[in-house]
Amino acid sequence: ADPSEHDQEAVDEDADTDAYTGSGEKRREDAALLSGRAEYTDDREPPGTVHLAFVRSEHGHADLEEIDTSAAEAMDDVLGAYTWADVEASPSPGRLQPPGLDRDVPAHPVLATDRVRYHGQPVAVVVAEDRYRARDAAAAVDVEYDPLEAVVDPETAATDSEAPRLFEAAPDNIATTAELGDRDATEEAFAAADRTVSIDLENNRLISSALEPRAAIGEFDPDEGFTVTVTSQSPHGHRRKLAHTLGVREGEVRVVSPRVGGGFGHKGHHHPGEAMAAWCARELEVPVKWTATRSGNYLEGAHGRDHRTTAELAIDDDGTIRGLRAETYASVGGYGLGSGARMPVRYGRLLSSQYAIDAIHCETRAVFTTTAPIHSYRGAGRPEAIYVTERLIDVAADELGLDPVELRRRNLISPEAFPYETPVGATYDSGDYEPAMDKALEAIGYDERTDATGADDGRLRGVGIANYVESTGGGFESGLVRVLPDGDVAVYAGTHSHGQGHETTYAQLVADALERPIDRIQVSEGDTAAIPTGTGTFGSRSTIVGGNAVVESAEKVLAKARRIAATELGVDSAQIGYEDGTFAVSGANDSVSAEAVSGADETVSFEDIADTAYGWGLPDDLEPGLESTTFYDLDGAAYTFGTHACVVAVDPDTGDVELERYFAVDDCGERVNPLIVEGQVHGGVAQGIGQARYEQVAYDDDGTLLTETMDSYGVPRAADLPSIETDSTVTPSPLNELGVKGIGEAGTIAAPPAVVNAVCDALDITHVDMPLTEEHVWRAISDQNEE
Ligand code: MCN
Repeated sequence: ADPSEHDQEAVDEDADTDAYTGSGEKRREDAALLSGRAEYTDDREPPGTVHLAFVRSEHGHADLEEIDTSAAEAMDDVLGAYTWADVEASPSPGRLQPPGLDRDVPAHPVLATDRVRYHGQPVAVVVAEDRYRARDAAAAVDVEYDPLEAVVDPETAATDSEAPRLFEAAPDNIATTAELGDRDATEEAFAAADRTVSIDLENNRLISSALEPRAAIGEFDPDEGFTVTVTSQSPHGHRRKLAHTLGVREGEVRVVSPRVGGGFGHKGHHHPGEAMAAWCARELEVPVKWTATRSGNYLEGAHGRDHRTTAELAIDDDGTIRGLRAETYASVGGYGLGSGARMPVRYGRLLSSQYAIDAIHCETRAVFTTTAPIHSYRGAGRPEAIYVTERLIDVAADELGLDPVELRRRNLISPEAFPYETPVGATYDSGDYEPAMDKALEAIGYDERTDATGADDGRLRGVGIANYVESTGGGFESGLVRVLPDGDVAVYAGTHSHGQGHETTYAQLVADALERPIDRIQVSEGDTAAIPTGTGTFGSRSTIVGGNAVVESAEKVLAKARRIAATELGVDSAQIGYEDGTFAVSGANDSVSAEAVSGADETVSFEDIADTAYGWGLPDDLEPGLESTTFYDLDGAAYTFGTHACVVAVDPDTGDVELERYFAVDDCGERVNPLIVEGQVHGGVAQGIGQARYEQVAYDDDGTLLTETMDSYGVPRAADLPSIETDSTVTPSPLNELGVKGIGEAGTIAAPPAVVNAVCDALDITHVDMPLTEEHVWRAISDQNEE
């Protein structure tokens, strides 16, 4: 299929109007992605490219006694081998950006200085003619370690006085703390409530398993500086971080990010690999490529989640929730990477979920452990919070003998209450929770469900419900719309799609704003030399801030085009109407009917105006050109919401869990492309089910990563997943002109509590920690039988 061909059939099928926005336009990028034509970082090979391999720490915590690179350097085709001593002697500071913690600890060095703080930390690099020789040579580097005691559990690291300490400046291993809500008011709420329930839970540690591991190519030109081609979710963010680590100005770094094969958060921040590729390129004066192996990616992270939480709910006998409190230890790993180390602050903000709770208090300690750095993994704090609240509600329902749906219903924030301010500092822009919940319940047949013992195949049935909210948007984004002299439109955005389909959705938005055929719109992202400074793709923000930025730019472009048309037609611009690519003299207002356009004898086409904009005959007060840039900033956040419901069947003899139904109802305001929204929900739910059922980064007590490959880290496969059914409600966000909210993380937020609630319902237990492997479930059943 020709990707530029506009699929009118798909549009007509889903849309009430002939607008592109709101239609299920098929993804124009897919032909290239699916046919293998698309080019990723590792596909690029500038002439003379050589390859970099890391020597990684074999220990979780150890002093570095000696590093001997001589054998590696003596090998054929090896160009160089470097350690921290070389970086220290160079003009580069060689440290990633400081993570902004309470404690004054040194930022992550690109190569270990005198101590390693996690298994797999880069200790040295070797550069050779090809990647195989580089890896062989890396294996020949001799490193002498003096092992130290490790600590991998964040609660132990913070509370056990015997636990090894990672940094002098953090005697209790606490990197930073965050307190949200009102402690006294919450204590009062607990004292006044009829009952209290509590739960201890672990939010399992995860790793992004993007199809494409991280990769970078560093190039250096003494006149032009660095060009770094990198797998990035945030090219401008990477430019800033690379400039910091390399010790140069931002203007000396160009970041290019071609196609990116998934990110899920871990390509949004800075790692030693891209910095060392650039550093070695300057050192050796040749392009240097680094492509992580799957194990390298798993060892170095960034990982996600890894919380230990004690949470309590104060409830009255009639089901009124009076208060919630949570105390959490959140691992940041061996150093804490950028904003990832401050993630706990965001975590507590969503603890109110969809409920009107008068008092909430949350205290979070972010803790150093001898493990890979933790940063954002799809959801980044929001899944952790919603999991706490949605689990607590099921425990409370059990305590009260009340249906968990009924308990939820009694506490939902009412649609009249928006904007709604929670006690933990979130202001929800809009919401109408009950219709979405009812849709999910009806779809899954909640009222007619059989109880846990009703099945005749010997398996136990359970139903789980999870409501959620998701904060989306935030920060500014750039969007440039440039009309070319022939009327084609080039759109540039500071976000960077790595699977989300921005090429299609931005084209839909701009095509509508300019009333142009979608195949005349091209969308580009990912090159800091071509694109105005932007922020990037994470936090389900691109549609809100990037989408509004490109639309606002298109509107500014159209306003200028109208002025040019007015001059050409010899009238005031207020008298110019515009429809479907034609400017025409209309009455005194600026809307023009179809008849007026076809009947008018004074019209000028969009193409003619584009030509004039770059040619002669422009009025003196208009500068040539037809383009506009917008830096769009959202005031607050838009809160997506929904209800996910699932039905499980558990085999009591083996602990096997089958997800028989999974139904997701999501509300992300106006949908630019319902087909893409559905795909985003499918992907998110698959990952949420992955966390609930299979995924667990595991470390040995000595800090050795046990899940170094996909053999031992359980990413869900297609056959492990149910058919995911979806529906939606539409509650526009009043905060932005398009009325949109983000959808990219909804599934990862809602699925874990929905699945765990269902399994607990089936087993008639109050809690079992994720992942719900056969072993975990079987043990939960055995424990229950012993009681
Ligand atoms: N969309 C829409 N209407 C809306 C909201 C979104 O049509 N109301 C469309 C958008 O136009 C866009 C897509 O849905 O094409 C996702 O938009 P949005 O929710 O704004 O999220 P972002 O584009 O900012 O993507 C980030 C989000 C995050 S944070 C992670 S992590 C994630 C995700 O998206 N990682 C992904 N989805 C992923 N999908 C793939 N394939 N791979 C990843 O790594």
